[in-house]
Amino acid sequence: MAVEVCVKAAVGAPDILGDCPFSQRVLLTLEEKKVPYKLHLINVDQKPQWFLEVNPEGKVPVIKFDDKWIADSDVIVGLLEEKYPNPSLSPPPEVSSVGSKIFPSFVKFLKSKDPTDGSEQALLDELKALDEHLKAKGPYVNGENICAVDLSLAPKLYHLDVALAHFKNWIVPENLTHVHNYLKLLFSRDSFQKTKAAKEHVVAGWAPKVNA
Ligand SMILES: N[C@@H](CCC(=O)N[C@@H](CS)C(=O)NCC(=O)O)C(=O)O
Repeated sequence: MAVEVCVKAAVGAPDILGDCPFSQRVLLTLEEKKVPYKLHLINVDQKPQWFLEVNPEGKVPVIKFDDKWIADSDVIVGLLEEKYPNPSLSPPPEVSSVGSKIFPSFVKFLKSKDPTDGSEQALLDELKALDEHLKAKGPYVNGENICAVDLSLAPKLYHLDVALAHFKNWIVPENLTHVHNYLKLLFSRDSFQKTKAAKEHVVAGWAPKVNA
């Protein structure tokens, strides 16, 4: 039986898969583990009553296990690993926090209106650290096989790529060749192509936060 999962619908297009990186992380995990699923697209600006009843906090993603709705992508990915252990996506502890500061650094830089506040350099430092890690251990964070850390990073790096190009005319420096190779590898996977938001929806999702 298919697993039921609630994810974000696109801003302004409630019938299309939206731009939530945490939702895509869960969908990537389901795809990579080949678990059949049924999608519920949630318009987060106008959440349906049934969704708020099963999930009063109102955040996506949520997934239904044994008749219970479970929130939070960290918890969901952990449960998916327990219930569907093959293929294993568990990272060894030494790589579990690789790249974990990239998303907050990206958001800070994206929202920054002060070019001297150091937010661009902070993001560059995180990307350089990832490049060095991939150079030593790549092509994925744990070597040849994709793991849960890659599936968490992939949607966040996609948002970084799309939103910084659009709002700041900024791209990942060419000399970070291992990061560029990593992005190509991640974004070309079938699982990613199938679960990604369209670029215009990523831009629409960030616009209110950038212009706040
Ligand atoms: N820590 C949560 C974060 C989930 C999250 O922030 N979801 C956002 C969309 S990307 C959301 O549901 N926003 C709607 C709201 O807060 O009302 C996770 O990893 O699942």
